[in-house]
Amino acid sequence: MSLSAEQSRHVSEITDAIRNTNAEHTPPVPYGRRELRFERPLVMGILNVTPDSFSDGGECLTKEAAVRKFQEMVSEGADIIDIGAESTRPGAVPISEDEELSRLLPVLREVVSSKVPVSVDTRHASVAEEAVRAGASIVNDISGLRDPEMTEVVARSGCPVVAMHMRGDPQNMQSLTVYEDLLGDIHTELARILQRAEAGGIQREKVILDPGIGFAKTTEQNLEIIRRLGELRSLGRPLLIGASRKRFIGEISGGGPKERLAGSIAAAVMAVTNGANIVRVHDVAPTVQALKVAHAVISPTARPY
Ligand code: HH2
Repeated sequence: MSLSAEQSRHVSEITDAIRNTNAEHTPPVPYGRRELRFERPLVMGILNVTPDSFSDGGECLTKEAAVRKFQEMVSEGADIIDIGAESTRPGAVPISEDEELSRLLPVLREVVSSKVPVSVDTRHASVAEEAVRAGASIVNDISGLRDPEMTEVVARSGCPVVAMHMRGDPQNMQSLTVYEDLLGDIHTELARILQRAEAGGIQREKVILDPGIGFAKTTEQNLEIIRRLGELRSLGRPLLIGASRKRFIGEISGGGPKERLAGSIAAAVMAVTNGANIVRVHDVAPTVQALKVAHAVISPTARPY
């Protein structure tokens, strides 16, 4: 049976769409002499060395507590550990870069020789620079390379960068939630970030993109991003989703941040099903287990991990 030209076009559109949503075919991201590979979804464990993070603030204020938490997440199967020293929850008060560094560096120096790569969650170029000098492998910038100095630091370092979509800053972002077409606007803005990164000397293959769950987004918008995540695959870059314990989960299901584990896992599984390559989570062990099962369902021929 031969297909008409129109039928052939449909088939090729569908094939492209399947290829684009298939996160397993995302090329690896090199860091140092190693690489992040995406044959399966990766889990980024969160280590907040802050007094005021929305769900775990104050839990890792001493170096000992932070290192213990780091090692626990490694033994639970984290693929990357993201250390943040400034809370960016809605309404958070910014801190000085010196304060951020004084929280971050002592912990970072203790853990950088781990087999698991460390990313540093900062929007400040000077903090990223010091962290990379101390051995961090990845920069996670929630402000999406807004600061040209950050682009310079990342380009010079040769590190991969997670560039996240947000509008405004943590103090005013929740008043900036009007979009013409949510996924279209985020796609356009992430494409611009990618262009800016390349123009500033960051290799395209080093950029991981994140639509920024909860950053200038309402509950409905967070859900729509997860539902339509596949539309961002055409950006051609690995996608990271950070939904863990966030407010929208509480708004849907009730409960404070510590009571959002099942909801967080549901969000992680849906994100991976729809094309996420990395999920950023507080609860590593249960997420790893859930994703092993989700991955086995999505990719029956893949090797178990
Ligand atoms: N979310 C938070 C912080 N950093 N980075 C990326 N790439 N994506 C995210 O969604 C993201 C992020 C907020 O979560 P958390 O670190 O737990 O809270 P706080 O900012 O209060 O420390």
